[in-house]
Order: sequence, then C-alpha cells, then structure tokens
Amino acid sequence: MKAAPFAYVRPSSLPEAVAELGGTGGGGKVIAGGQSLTPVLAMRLARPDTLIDINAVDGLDRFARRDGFLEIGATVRQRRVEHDPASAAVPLLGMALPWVGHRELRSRGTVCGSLAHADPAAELPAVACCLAAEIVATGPGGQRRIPAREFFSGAMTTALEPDEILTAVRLPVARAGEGFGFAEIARRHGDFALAGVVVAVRVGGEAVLTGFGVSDRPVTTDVSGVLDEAVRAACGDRGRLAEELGERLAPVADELVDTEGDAHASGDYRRRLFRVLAGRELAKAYHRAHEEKA
Ligand SMILES: Cc1cc2nc3c(=O)[nH]c(=O)nc-3n(C[C@@H](O)[C@H](O)[C@H](O)COP(=O)(O)OP(=O)(O)OC[C@H]3O[C@@H](n4cnc5c(N)ncnc54)[C@H](O)[C@@H]3O)c2cc1C
Repeated sequence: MKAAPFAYVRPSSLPEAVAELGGTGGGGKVIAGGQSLTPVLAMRLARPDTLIDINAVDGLDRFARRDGFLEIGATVRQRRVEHDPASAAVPLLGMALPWVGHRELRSRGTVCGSLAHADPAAELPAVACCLAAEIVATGPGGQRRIPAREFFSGAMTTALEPDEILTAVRLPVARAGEGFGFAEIARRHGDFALAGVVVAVRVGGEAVLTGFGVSDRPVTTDVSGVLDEAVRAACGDRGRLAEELGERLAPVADELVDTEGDAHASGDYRRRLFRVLAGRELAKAYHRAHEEKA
C-alpha cells in the first residue's frame, strides 16, 4: 500500500519547526529517521496532513555531556550513539542499542524517535525509565522537561502534546559504585522483545528494575529490598545470588508483567522470562557496582 497524500516541510530552525507543527492544528507529524513512521504511513495507520522533517533543524544534532547528563538531540542517529566513545558515560546505551532492530535501521533511526514512538517492547524507552532520564520537549509555550517515568502513558502514547517536538533526552552519566544490566529475549535477533529487563544498582543506594515487552509501557520498580535479602541469603556465593533473586522476584514479576499474552508468547511465559532475566541481570549489576567501587 502507498501512503495517503501529505504535504512535506523541512524547516531549518526550531521556532520554525514548532510553528509548522502548531500550524497543522494536530494534523501534522514530525519525521526524524522514518524507521517507524514510514511503515505506519505506508499501511495508512496514520494519515497526517503534513510531515515536518526535523533533520535540517539547527542544533538538534547535539550530542554532548553537560551537568552530569549525556544529552542526545532529536536528530542524533542510534548508530552514532552506539559507536561514539562519549556513550561510555552511560553504559546502558552500549548494552541496549545493539538490540534495537538491525544495523541498517539504527543508521537512520534516532534515539529520540524511539522515545516519541513509545513502542512498549522497545529498548530505549526502558533504558530512559530505568535511569530516570529527562525528556526535553519544545512547543509554542517554550521548553519543558518531563521525567521519563512519567512520559510513557500507554502503548504508543506519551505525555508529548500534539504541538510539541521532543528536542532531546538527558541521560544521567554513570558514577562510581553503579552497576548496570540489560537482557532481552526475542524470537530472532532484531525482533522486538518478548520480554526484556534493564537494571541499575548503586552501592548503598537503590536498585531499580525496568521491564519492557511485558506491559503497555516500560514498568519500573525499586527492588533494593529484594536485592538486600538475596545478598544475605547467598552468603557471598556469586553463583547463588541470581538464583536467590530469581525466586524472590516472583511477586515483582506478577505485579509488573501485565499481559495476557499474544500470538508470540503467553503472559505466563513472559512472567517467567522476566523473572529469570531480572534475577540474572540484577546479580550481574550488583557485582559490577561493587567491582566499580573497589
Ligand atoms: C523491521 C523493523 C524492526 C524494528 N525493530 C525494533 C526493535 O527491535 N526495537 C526498537 O526499539 N525499535 C525497532 N524498530 C523501530 C526503530 O527502527 C526506530 O528506532 C524508532 O521507532 C524510530 O526512530 P525514528 O527516528 O526512525 O522515528 P520516526 O520513524 O521518524 O518517527 C516515529 C514516531 O515518533 C515521532 N517522532 C519522531 N521523532 C520525534 C520528535 N523529535 N518529536 C516528536 N515526535 C517525534 C514521529 O512523528 C512518529 O510518530 C524497528 C523498525 C523496523 C521497521
């Protein structure tokens, strides 16, 4: 199928882009990498009047560290982030990005486009939630920052207003004594996850677990208490920690995994995957955090 007709504009400044989007009265759509929007248009699941191509907008390609954050602008490609040494400041990016589709998709797809698209099984929204990233949106009223954990409101639904452009995401830079974990199970590499987990552990601080592919949005919870109990029960036995965690995470999986299942996997299977992956990744993150501290 071919896309329904639409107008196409390519503004060169942010005020111009915001004015173009606002001028469509909700009938416009931003296009960044086009890796999700183009198929949606071709299937006529969306019929925008106007596409606002933000790729020529000055300043949206910003990719730099500032004030303890790594800031990634709206036109920065996933592939650039995957390979740029600056990304080492946020280790979860390097863990998650190779799982986002295929290399060809990542060479066009943007980090911010993935957040705006808000697929519940996508990796980058889960990373943003686990790290409590800030999402920067710009609209006619100016700029606002939205905590990632409040940004995703349902499947393909976000806190972004129809006249706002997601201009950047700010991910906290890792500090000493922090450890991270990421894992997902998909039917084939490059497919969306059946279930996935992102984990961040801080020595003497909180342990956070985010699940994706298991609900209509990324789901985040504090698992510090579960981790403390499992560490005590494992008595310093590295191998036993993941096992102890896997058992103790059963109620967490029951609470967070909110799906009856679909053609790809049942809800029970996803709960089990989630629990096992979460146990393993929490154990790894715990050890990484303590090694990092030493
Ligand atoms: C075959 C295939 C497999 C894929 N597998 C995965 C996968 O495993 N994991 C995964 O996470 N993704 C996957 N994707 C999607 C992925 O390629 C993109 O990373 C991502 O969804 C969109 O990035 P983009 O820049 O191409 O956004 P676009 O396609 O340009 O836009 C996507 C949506 O976000 C909106 N949008 C984009 N940028 C902005 C902005 N700055 N402000 C406001 N709205 C904006 C658009 O209006 C549109 O609604 C897959 C895609 C395909 C085609």
